[in-house]
Amino acid sequence: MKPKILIIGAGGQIGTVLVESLVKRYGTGAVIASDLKELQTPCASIQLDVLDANKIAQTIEQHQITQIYHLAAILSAKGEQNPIRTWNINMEGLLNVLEAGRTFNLDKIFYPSSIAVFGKATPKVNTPQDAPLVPETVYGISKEAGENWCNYYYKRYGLDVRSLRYPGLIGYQSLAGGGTTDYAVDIFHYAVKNKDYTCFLNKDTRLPMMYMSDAVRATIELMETDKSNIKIRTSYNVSGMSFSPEEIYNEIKKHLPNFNIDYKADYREEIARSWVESINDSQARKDWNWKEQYDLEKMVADMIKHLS
Ligand code: NAD
Ligand code: AKB
Repeated sequence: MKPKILIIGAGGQIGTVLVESLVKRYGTGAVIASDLKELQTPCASIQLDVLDANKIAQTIEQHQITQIYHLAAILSAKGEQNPIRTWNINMEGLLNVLEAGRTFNLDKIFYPSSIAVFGKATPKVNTPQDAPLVPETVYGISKEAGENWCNYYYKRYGLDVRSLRYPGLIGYQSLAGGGTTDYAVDIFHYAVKNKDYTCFLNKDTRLPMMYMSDAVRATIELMETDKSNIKIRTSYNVSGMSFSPEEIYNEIKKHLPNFNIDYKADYREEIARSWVESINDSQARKDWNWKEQYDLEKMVADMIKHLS
């Protein structure tokens, strides 16, 4: 049966690209994009607050929704400015979606987790799927709890919730907002305008990252794989690449030799230091054949081509 998809939080960095991809794949009529803000999308769109459980229910009934991609959240850096509000939006939002999924017997739900679930107790290099999670931001705490709620709804109610622990995402189509990995998007917008960039992380702070086209493909591949392939019901590690600000700067400089960077670390450096450097995603590769297509070199070339 053809899916009817509701995307919640569709106006953000990932949603902007995911909407286009889902519309291309399933057709304009198969996708409803929603966000707090008004959207301009190639499919129907509505304003929807994920904290409004009644409106989620109405929307599911009215549009005969069979799947939800729940993207709405407050990210790591912005989350620290108001921890309780962040917890409420991230957790109540997810619980509203899971309850709607259970009540309306939806086919599938997608929940994005994050490398923010890791903490200083986690092995930093080639971090395994079942690594200890002791997150230090409210965002990370909410994502870790979220993963466990997804697992609970699967085990208790059989709700088919699928999830990825995205690394920092980089794309030319949209700007990043409120995250610790945002520098890796911002840097390109300065570089192509011949402006110097001041980075808010130290030059050697290495983090796991992924190109947006890989992230969207991973999401759709996970959602389309046969249910029997999914062995992880908390959230899958997925890996794309791993680099430091200095390494991405050096790669950009190969294309734009006059580009300059300096470093002024702020509170986001501490957040980044509590995360890991690289991810072991062998479980995702084994279960549903995940493989990234972009490394640092290929990603930088593609970003500059599109933004120039
Ligand atoms: P974003 O901040 O760019 O977009 C989030 C969207 O949610 C925004 O358009 C915002 O208006 C909307 N929103 C906020 N509160 C809402 C509410 N109460 N009701 C409805 N909509 C609301 O975030 P993103 O980068 O697109 O991330 C999407 C999801 O992926 C998030 O759950 C995030 O935690 C996760 N994720 C993102 C990254 C990344 O690097 N971008 C990495 C790991 C995980
Ligand atoms: C953030 O930096 O908060 C996000 C994430 C890795 O979850 N990009």
